[in-house]
Amino acid sequence: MTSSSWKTVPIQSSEITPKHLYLRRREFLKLGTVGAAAAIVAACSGSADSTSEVLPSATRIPQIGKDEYGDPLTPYEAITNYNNYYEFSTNKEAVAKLAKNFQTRPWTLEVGGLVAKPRQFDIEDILQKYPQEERIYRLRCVEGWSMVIPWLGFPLAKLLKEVEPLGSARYVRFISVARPEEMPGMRSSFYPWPYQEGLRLDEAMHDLTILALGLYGELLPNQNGAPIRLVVPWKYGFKSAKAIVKIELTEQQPQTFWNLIAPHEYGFYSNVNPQKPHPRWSQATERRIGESGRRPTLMFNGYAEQVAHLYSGMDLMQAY
Ligand SMILES: Nc1nc2c(c(=O)[nH]1)N[C@H]1C(S)=C(S)[C@@H](COP(=O)(O)O)O[C@H]1N2
Ligand SMILES: [Mo]
Repeated sequence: MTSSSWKTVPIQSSEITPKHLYLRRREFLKLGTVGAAAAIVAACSGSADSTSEVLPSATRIPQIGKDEYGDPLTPYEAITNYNNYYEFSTNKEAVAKLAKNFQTRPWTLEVGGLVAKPRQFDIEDILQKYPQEERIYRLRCVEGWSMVIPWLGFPLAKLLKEVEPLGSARYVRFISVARPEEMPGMRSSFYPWPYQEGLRLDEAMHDLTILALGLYGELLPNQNGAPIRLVVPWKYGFKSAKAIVKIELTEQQPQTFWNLIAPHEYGFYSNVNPQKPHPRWSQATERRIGESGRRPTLMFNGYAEQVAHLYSGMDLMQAY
């Protein structure tokens, strides 16, 4: 399937980005690039703190890449100024500013539960130890918009293998940081903080599933989930928990943030399935940020070839 017939239009500033960001974008482009596409980025070291710090030997890649359907990357400004991150705000355009001073160092990621070798990973060690590779993935939000994002990350499976999951482990639970003093959205006691998500172990071990530490050749901006977030491209965006502090292997299927809030709207699997409407709206089409009109949503967000086998024999209208 190709999408070359889809018309792309410049992003409307009224829709997504204030004008000063366009100016910054021009500066960004002036910095130039060293090379493009599929940069394999060496591990980073040192006091990586600033969100604008470039990963050593990473390429600041302008939006010239494309995904495997030939679709262009979503501009950096849109990816970093139109965010879902309820700990900061439910207003997508307010998150970037509110997250500006969020502290991402020091940071420890605890991996435990049903594993032989539970461990606390320091974020700097993760950056050192796991080479970052670029993965251009589509992110499809359940709200009906999508983006094409050049992540920098590494397969979650590498980290999980290191802690040696026990035979009894069947699921993986991801817990985001909860720091109300830095996260104004957490004043809302309506939400079941901390944000948490879950995967079946085989989904978590799939090569498409990554822990991302960067995008567009840089460390992750705070609003996109710094310092480390999950990215599961064949599921709705909400599966991809941000600012993870704990990964726990379990025997029982974990609770998830959205399932706790609205169990009849958000199932555990959350695979992108255009045939299964959300109770309040269709999921058949999506609006690619930067385009006018809507395009059909693809089964498993376009990754069916790689992941459909994980669900053979399951009724995906029931297990949504
Ligand atoms: N901790 C946390 N992670 C989260 C969310 C959130 O509110 N809190 N929102 C999710 C949703 S609904 C989406 S669509 C994606 C958005 O990621 P982005 O802002 O990097 O595009 O993050 C997901 N991860
Ligand atoms: Mo979302």
